[in-house]
Amino acid sequence: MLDTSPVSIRPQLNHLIQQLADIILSHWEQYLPLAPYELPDGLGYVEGKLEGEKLVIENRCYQTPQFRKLHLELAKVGQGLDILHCVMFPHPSYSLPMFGCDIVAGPRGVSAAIADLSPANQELTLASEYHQALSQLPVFEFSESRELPEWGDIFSDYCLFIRPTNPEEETQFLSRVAGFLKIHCQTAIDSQPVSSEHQVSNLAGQHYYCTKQQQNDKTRRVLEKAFGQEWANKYMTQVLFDLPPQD
Ligand code: BLA
Repeated sequence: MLDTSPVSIRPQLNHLIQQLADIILSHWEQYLPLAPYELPDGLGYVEGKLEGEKLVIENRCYQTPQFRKLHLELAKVGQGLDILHCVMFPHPSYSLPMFGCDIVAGPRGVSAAIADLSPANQELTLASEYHQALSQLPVFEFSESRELPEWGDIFSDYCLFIRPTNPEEETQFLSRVAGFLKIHCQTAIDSQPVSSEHQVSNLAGQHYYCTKQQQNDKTRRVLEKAFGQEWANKYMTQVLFDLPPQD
């Protein structure tokens, strides 16, 4: 049996992060035939020091026929900063978008909650079946939408980037992300491999996505402070946003 039990630092994390981690793992378990995926160089669990505070990172990683890598990461920086990071990387032989989300929580609550199904092809477009399904999800009003950074042109029109201001908005965020996950898992398991021409486009799309995500200075800074520049760069390019191997 593959281990999909909650990760062990879970109880110490912000409650929205705990709930989203459970939702992600339960969707993966329910819909996808999970197989283990080994991260490079024992990077599953790491500890470092950020300005004298301990940074603990715990990773869960799987693969399936349609997904090269399903990655859920939970991190805790001292008592101050809790992070959830998740990306579902499709095999380029399937024309599927990238599911990604990030929650960053400080002592005063969640400052950033972002989730998207981002196009991963040269045209930066989502397939019509995704448009159709996503446009039917309930639309929620959030009082604090946040502006995407400059590198954020990778995200779709359905991207949600907010600071939740009350429990109701937190529930709505969770509900929307659960909607993304259900649509994505259901579409993925029914999808078929595409022509080599489309694979080339999918690969280029994933390269573009990862290259842009690697430009997130806020993530890089947290990792550099705890583990140094070289380690942070390796972690961002080989664990968080690695590129699929070219064959
Ligand atoms: C923002 N990401 C952030 C912030 C921090 C991190 C500290 C700033 C929070 C804020 O502005 O309120 C830190 N995120 C991390 C760290 C890890 C992490 C250390 O994942 C991992 C160890 N980031 C992603 C994914 C997406 C993403 C998958 O990893 C989206 C699908 C987005 N994070 C994202 C965006 C911002 C952010 C768009 C805001 C960046 C900005 O405003 O400049």
